[in-house]
Formats: sequence, structure tokens, C-alpha cells
Amino acid sequence: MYKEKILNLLRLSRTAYFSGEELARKTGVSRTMVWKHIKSLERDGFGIEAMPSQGYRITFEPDILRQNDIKQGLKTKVVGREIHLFPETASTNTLAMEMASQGAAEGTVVIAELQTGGKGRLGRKWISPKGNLYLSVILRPNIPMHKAPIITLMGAVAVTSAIRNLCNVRVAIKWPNDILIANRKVSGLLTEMSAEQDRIRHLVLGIGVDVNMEQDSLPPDLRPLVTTLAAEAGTKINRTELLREILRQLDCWYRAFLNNTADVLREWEKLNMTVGSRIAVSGAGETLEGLAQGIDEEGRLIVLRDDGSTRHVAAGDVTIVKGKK
Ligand code: BT5
Repeated sequence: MYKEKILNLLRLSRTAYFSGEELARKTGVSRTMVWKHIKSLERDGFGIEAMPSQGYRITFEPDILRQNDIKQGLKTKVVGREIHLFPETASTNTLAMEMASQGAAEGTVVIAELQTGGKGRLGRKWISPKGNLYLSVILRPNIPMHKAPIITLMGAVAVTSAIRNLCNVRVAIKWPNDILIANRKVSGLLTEMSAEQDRIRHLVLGIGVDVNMEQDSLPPDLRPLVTTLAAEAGTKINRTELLREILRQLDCWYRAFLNNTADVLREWEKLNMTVGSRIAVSGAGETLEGLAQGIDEEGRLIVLRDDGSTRHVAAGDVTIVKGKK
């Protein structure tokens, strides 16, 4: 806590020096303790210049997520009530599912700087090097099971809105769980659920966003299909700010979802690039081609086939054959 206070004071000015005495007085610890906290910040990766007879100032901030920074100004009601931050884990979704089954509160968020076993859908992998965002949110909605897929759409609305608010990039949702910039994937969502009969015990909404990673940390075959926010925006993105905005948007859209799912679906329609396009959707051993007409009240994609029949598709992988215009 004192360490955070010292950091906040140092952050007030990048040019002025804060003497050890001033930092000690303002935080209420001894000068020796101030020095120890400064050393600890340096171990965290901060560059701190110590100028004899003048004091300390920050010369470099590392691109790391810190619990206190994330919580600063985060006035969410449900999402982010509790935040668990790890330097590394196999999968934040797996960890969040375990925590949920042990009774973790709704809105608990699990974040990791890197994942060694990041998961996509259907046993696929989510490549998770340092520099991106990986988070999972525990939710306990009192809804019938057939409404659960809308949670993924809700998450996509929240993440897309957050990116649009903070980064100057043209990002859009591809049904059901992809977020793309100019046809390259920049984010993916994975919802996992524990249920009994028709009752949901808990859900975990997992979100991966490619933010600042180096393109060469991806396997070569993925590079042409994937982009990062930094590459698109032409500048490094502040991950803490983006994470905070994602949590705010999730908090807002989750509560909207509980109130009236139709609002979420309407917003989803505005932010998506699938509806109105000619698409091919594959899943469950078949591929279906046609015009994506819309989504129904359960979040299924409505496909108008060339023979005039329509199909409501609950899950699958979409390829855009011809974009809308
Ligand atoms: C997804 O699956 O898009 C869901 C991704 C969810 C990841 C988050 S990270 C936090 C939480 N913890 C987890 O373990 N998972 C969640 P799917 O639609 O099946 O797409 C998977 C495919 O995306 C892979 O087969 C690759 O083609 C591609 N891919 C893998 N890593 C990627 C990356 N970092 N960025 C973009 N695409 C990637």
C-alpha cells in the first residue's frame, strides 16, 4: 500500500524530483522504507532516477498490469468487484471455472500476463504471449440455459465498444465470437458453463485481445490472419486503460443483458459485420452457404439459403464470402 502511495506521488510529475524526506512525510513511512519501496519498484521494472540531494523521479514505466492501477477510477458494480492478477497461468478460463466452482463471487475477474495453455473453442489453442490481454469473468446469471450464448455476444459488444472508445481502429464483430479489423482477428471470446438440468451454476466469459505483442510471437501460419491493436493504431496501447474500459463496458452490458437481452442484441447488430454478408458457416460436419440475415432472440445466426429456406445456426465458424455493401 505504501509502495503504491509512493508510486502515485512519483507519477505526479515526470520532471520534478521528490526527495526521500518528502515521500516519507507524505506517505507516513521512514526514509529507509521509502528507499526499500523504490528498490522494489525498480525490481518491478520501473526506471527510477535517484539524484543526490534532489530525490527521485520516474524515467520509465514498464508495460505491466498492476492491481492498483487497474482499480483506479474503476467504478463498476459487478464486474471487477474482485480482481486476481497472475504473471502466468495455463488458462484464465480454467482457473476461473475452478474458482467459480469453489464459490467465487459473481463479477470476479481473473487476468494473466501470459497463458501457457490458452484455449479457443472446440479444443483449439489461443496463442498467448506477453503484451496482450487475457481475462476471464465469472458470471452467475439467473437465466434459462438457451439464453447463455448471448453472453458471448454481450462480451463481444463490450470489447468492441471499449476498443472503439480508446483506439482509433475500425473494429467489428464476426459472429459468434471473433472481433476483427479488416478481416484479421484481433480478439476472441470463449464462454464456458457449468450447469445442471436447465439451471446455470456459473459461466465464465473468457476474452483474449491482441494488443501489443510482436507479430513474430505467433506461429507463421497465423500471422496473416491476425493483427494487433498496436499494429493497426500505429502506436503502443496502454493495456491498463484498455482493460479498465473493457471491465466498465462488461459491467454495463452485463447489467443490460440481465435487464433486457433485446438491447444487447440490438447493439450487437450495430457493431457486427456478419449480418448482411454472404457467408459460409461450418460446424457439426456440414457447411452452409447463404445470406446472413440477422440473429434471433437466442443469439443464433439466421441464414437465408439460395433455395429460399432459412436456418438458425447455433454454433460454427463463419467465412465471409462477400462482405455487405
Ligand atoms: C476463440 O476461439 O477465439 C476464443 C479465444 C478465447 C481466448 C481467451 S484468453 C482468456 C481466456 N482463457 C483462455 O484459455 N481462453 C480465453 P476460436 O474461435 O476457436 O479461435 C481459435 C483460433 O484462433 C485458433 O485456432 C487460431 O486459428 C486463432 N488464434 C490463436 N491464437 C490467436 C491469437 N492470439 N490471436 C488471434 N487469433 C488466434
